[in-house]
Formats: sequence, C-alpha cells, structure tokens
Amino acid sequence: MSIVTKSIVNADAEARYLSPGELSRIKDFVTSGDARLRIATVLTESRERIIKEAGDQLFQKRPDVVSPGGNAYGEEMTATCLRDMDYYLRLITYGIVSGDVTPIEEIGLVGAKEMYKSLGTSIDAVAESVRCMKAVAGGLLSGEDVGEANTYFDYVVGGLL
Ligand SMILES: CCC1=C(C)/C(=C/C2=NC(=C\c3[nH]c(/C=C4\NC(=O)[C@H](C)[C@H]4CC)c(C)c3CCC(=O)O)/C(CCC(=O)O)=C2C)NC1=O
Repeated sequence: MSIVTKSIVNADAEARYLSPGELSRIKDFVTSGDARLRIATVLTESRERIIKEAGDQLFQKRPDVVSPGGNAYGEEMTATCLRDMDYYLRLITYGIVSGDVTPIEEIGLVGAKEMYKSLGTSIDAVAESVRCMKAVAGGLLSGEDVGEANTYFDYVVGGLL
C-alpha cells in the first residue's frame, strides 16, 4: 500500500483529516516520484543485462553453486537461479515505484528462508546475487539515484539473511 492509501485508511478509521505529519510524508512521496519512476524505468528496461551480468558475477564469486553437486548446477537449475534473481529485481521495482517495501516483504521475503532451506539453496548465495544486482544496477543509475535504489536492494539482502 502506498503512503497515500495508508494515510487515508488510517485517517478515515478515525474520521479525521490527514494530519500535518501525514501530509508532509505524502509530500515527500510525491516529490520523490520523478526519481523513483526514473529508477524503476532504468531497472525495468535493463533487467536482462542486470540479471546476466550479476549472474556472471555471482558464479565467479560462488563457483560452488554451479559446480557438480551445487544447487544451481546444470542448465535448467542455473536458469531457475537466474529466474529467482529476476523475481527479486522485479519486486525491487515494485518497492521503488510504491516507495514501500511491503510488496517486497509480502511477495518475496515471508517464508523465503525456510523455502530455500528446504530446497538446499544457500541463502547466503541468494543474498550475494542481490548484492551483485545492486552493483550492476548502480552502474546504470545516476549518482543521486543510486542511494535511493540501494535502499531497496539492501532491504532484500537484509530480509534474506
Ligand atoms: C516471487 C517470489 C518467489 C520466489 C522468490 C520463488 C523462489 C523459488 N525458487 C525455487 C527454486 C530454485 N531456486 C534456485 C536458486 C538458486 N540456487 C542457487 O544456488 C543460487 C544461489 C540461487 C540463484 C541466485 C534454484 C537452483 C532452484 C531450483 C532448486 C531445485 O529444483 O532443486 C523455488 C521452487 C519451485 C521452483 O523451482 O520454481 C521457488 C518457489 N518463487 C516465487 O514465486
């Protein structure tokens, strides 16, 4: 839920006008809108490149995951791994557009640790893949946008570990 919807739900529950604090937070959300949409557009348009380059980085840093016996070994499993990276990048764009980490949390982080554990997937390596995407994405964004985008990448890394 965006800050706008959330504030209205809260205010209406008490049948009151939006408070100065709520209006101020909505103002910040609107003011940062151009930047957030700009970032989400870059990430969306560059998604294939980000996944490809970050995947290469991950498999260089963690050759074990794509070696025989590794969780992402073999063409099909490697493709599934890259698909998971694509899932997280997509969720990050949702977070950036809405200015809210709730969609990331609800769709991608609740139960994720348990799920990866049951799959025998190293959660550290999944988190590393998100760090690699952060690095590649950072190279595609302007200086001021990098910080904003990093918040969301860091949120996913923190939620996985
Ligand atoms: C949008 C929310 C969402 C997420 C996050 C998600 C993850 C997810 N990843 C899965 C599998 C997997 N995930 C990976 C990923 C990796 N293995 C590694 O060693 C690497 C570190 C890593 C890539 C970065 C692999 C290899 C599998 C297949 C494992 C198997 O079938 O044994 C599965 C099991 C079912 C399937 O194969 O599709 C799920 C549900 N599904 C979702 O709907």
